[in-house]
Formats: sequence, C-alpha cells, structure tokens
Amino acid sequence: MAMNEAKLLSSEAMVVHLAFLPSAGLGHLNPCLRTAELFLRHGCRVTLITPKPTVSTAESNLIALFCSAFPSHQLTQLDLNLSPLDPTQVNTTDPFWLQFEAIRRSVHLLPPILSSLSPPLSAFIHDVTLISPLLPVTGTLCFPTYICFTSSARMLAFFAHLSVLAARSPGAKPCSFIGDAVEIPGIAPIARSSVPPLLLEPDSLFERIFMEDSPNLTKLSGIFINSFEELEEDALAALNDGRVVPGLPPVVALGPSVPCKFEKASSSKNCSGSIMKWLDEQSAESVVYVCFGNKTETRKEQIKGIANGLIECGYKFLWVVKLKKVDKEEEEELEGVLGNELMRKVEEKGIVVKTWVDQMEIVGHPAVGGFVTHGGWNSLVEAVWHGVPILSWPHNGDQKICSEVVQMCGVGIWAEEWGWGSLETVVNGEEIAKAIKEMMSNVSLRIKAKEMKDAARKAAGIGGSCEVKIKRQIEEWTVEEGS
Ligand code: G50
Repeated sequence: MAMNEAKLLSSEAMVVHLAFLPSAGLGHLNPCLRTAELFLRHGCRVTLITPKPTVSTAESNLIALFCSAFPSHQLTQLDLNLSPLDPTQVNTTDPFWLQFEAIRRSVHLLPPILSSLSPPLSAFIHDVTLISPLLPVTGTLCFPTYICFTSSARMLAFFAHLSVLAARSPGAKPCSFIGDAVEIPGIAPIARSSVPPLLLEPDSLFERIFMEDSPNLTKLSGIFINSFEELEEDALAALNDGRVVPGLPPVVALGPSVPCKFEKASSSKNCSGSIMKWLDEQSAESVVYVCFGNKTETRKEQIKGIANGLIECGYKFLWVVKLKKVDKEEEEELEGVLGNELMRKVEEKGIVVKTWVDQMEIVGHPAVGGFVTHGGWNSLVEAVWHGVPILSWPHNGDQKICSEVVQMCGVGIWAEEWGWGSLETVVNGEEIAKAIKEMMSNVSLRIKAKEMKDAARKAAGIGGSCEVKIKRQIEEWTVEEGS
C-alpha cells in the first residue's frame, strides 16, 4: 500500500508517530531517550529501535527502564540485531566506536522494520553517528529525517563547518587543512589543540565518519540539540542563520534536557541509599563531586594524583572511579592501585564508588558544591541545570570544545594547561587541589551558575523555549501528514 493511501485509511492518521534509533554509550543513548520522552509527553507515539547487544550494562539497564515507563500503546521497542563486525577490518579498538561502525553497517536491516510500522512514521530520528549510511534508507522510504546531536551547538558548528573547509582543500586531510585555529563566522575561534585528537589522526575511524557525515548534514530535515539560547546564543544563531554552513536545516534547541520520569523511577534502585544518606549529613555546597563519565577510564598513573588532590583540597568528596572503559570488565579494586595507606586517607574524607550512579540526583543534592568532570556535554548541562560550578578536565573527543562553552559563559573553569586527561601529562595532587579550591571558592562562578540555572529552568518550564519548539515541531509534522 502506498504511504499516502495508508495514511488516509488509518483512523490514527493524525497521530504523530516517531521512530528513534540511538547509538552506543550513555552519552549518545541518553539524549536520544530524553528527546523521545519529550515527544511522548506531548502525545506522540514512539517506536524505539535498539541496537543489540549493547556495549555496556548501564545502557541495557537504561533502555529497560525507559521501556517500562510508558504504556505499550504509546511506546514500542524493537531490536536491531547487529551484524557481527570483524574488528580487524576497522581502524579502532574502542568498543563504543566499534559499535558505532557495527550499527552503520547494519542499516540495511532497517527498511523492513520501518516500512511496516503502523501508523506510518511521521519522522525518523537517529543518532549523529549514523548520518551517511542512513540517507539512502530514509530517502527511499520518504520519511523526514532528523538527528539527535549529542554535543554542544559550538561542537555542531565545528562539525558542520568542516565540510566548508574540506571543500576548499580538495583531497586534503583535516590534519593538514586545519591550521592553528578554526575560524567559524559568529563563533569564538576553536584552537587546533581543542580539536578532537582522532580527527587529526589520518584514517582513524573517527576522522572517516566525521568527514563523510559533515557534508550530509544539509540533507537532513532538522537537528535536535540539548542546548538553549542563554547557554549558547551565538552558536545557535550562527547555525540557524546560515553563517556556519549555507543550507543547514533548522537546529532545534530542545534543552536543557531535564531529568526524565523514567530516570527518576530508577533512582532509588541505582543510587545506593548510603551515598544519599551520606550527602544528607553534609552541609550545603560543601562536597566536591568527581566523575569522568561512563566511558572514560582513569589511567592508573593518574589515580594517585587525583586521590592526593582530593585529600589536600580540604573538602569532602564523592568520587566515582572507573578503571575500565566498559563496566562489564570492571573488577579491579581501587585499593590495589592506591595502596592501603592512601586508600585509608581517601576513605576518611570522602566516598569512593565504582558503580553507576544517578548523576542527576547527586549533582542536584544541596550538599554538592562543585563538579569535577571530563566535560562530556550531558554532564555539563546537568551541572548547569542544578547551578553547580564546574571544573572541567577534558579527556578526549569533543570535551575541550564543550568545556569552552561553560568557561565562556562563566559557569565553569577549565584547567587548559592540563591538556587531554587521557592522553597527555599526568597532573599531580597539588595542582588538582588548587583547581578544586578555586572552583569551590570562586564567588562569581557560583553566582553565574545560579543565574544560568534560572535560565535553564525557564527554558524547560511551562511556556518556555523547549515547550514552544516541541509544539511547533509536532504541528509541522501534523500539517505535513494532513496535507
Ligand atoms: C564520542 C566520542 C568522541 C567524540 C564525540 C563523541 C563527539 C560528539 C559529536 O560523541 O564529538 C559527534 C560525534 C560523531 C560525529 C560527529 C559529531 O561523527 O568518543 O568527539
């Protein structure tokens, strides 16, 4: 049956039905699920297509929670059983990037799934890492296609503008056509040292995907992003008025992503009661929260420096330690790395956890007064949402470009001289303690963070920019379907 005919015959024709396809790692899964939840809350029907098997347990747990939070007439979950990927064919050993590639190579499995959905799809929304392989698929099926961009508007501007630079130097690689800084109209220059390291590595998988996808952004119907005007006014304006790349589709700022119903339902289970009880006993804004995301393992040679810094800084702390990239492999004990003596001192002053925590709940606790983070975009926006000052320590990828965003709007500091946390020099305890003290005692930082929190709450509140944009988007799809 032709698609239009199906729409006319279906009594549910005016229901907006969206399919979401997330990618690997919480940094990609979370924005996708939170965007899906926004549309579900506004009455849309959602089909969530989940690539299986997932890389980490944290991802499969989150998917299960999300699915159990909505009734089956609103949300359907379908598996995308990935074709096995021969790792020797791919230029990476990173399990998350291997999964990105495995999903890219499995998109041929999608057409039968997507075309059989009922009511027919109003739009297909997928992760940023899947752009080019999906274009022929969605093109044939005639769905408007959107991406969930999983980073800042500043990073999106960089990603989009690279196609302009590449077109000026045909055949050249980013490592040669990117100079000392990337100048993008309307956006503060991005230094070469802030560019994701793998983009400067010729023929890395990241470079290949990034460069293949960048020119294809203009073929999408729209880009959803977890940001808002007050946080990234200049970048959002430059993206939307054609200065970054002519012909870019609308960049719809749906942020800040707020803690969702499905995540809240899980908090009592995930966040162990003892952590929250300990936080309850601490005075307001007195605790430093340290966490480098769900897929950044801390190098063994850096662990002692962090432990010493935390002991020296004089504040209580809650430290989430990851010694392995993938949670399933985490078995080593911290004590083995720190030694008995240091471990004992650490435990006198703070709490160390190795398990997945409900970060939103922790960052939002009144006792937390500062957040030492790897500068992952979701973590930064969560800190902004709760008005908590940030000390960023970018480890890889887009994290420097994102750290610059919070630094520029005055809600965070960034220890630029530390370089890339997982690649460059080991930072000693003294320096770490100094930076933490600066974050915890800087009054202007705390005031700015509170102001940005108010702006964030307004954007996500009733009648705020997020709601206005969601309603406008749904209306657009409804009109398209009705016509
Ligand atoms: C993951 C990662 C490194 C990295 C990024 C990751 C980003 C995010 C935006 O998400 O930069 C982005 C990802 C892929 C892409 C374009 C943009 O093709 O490990 O830098």
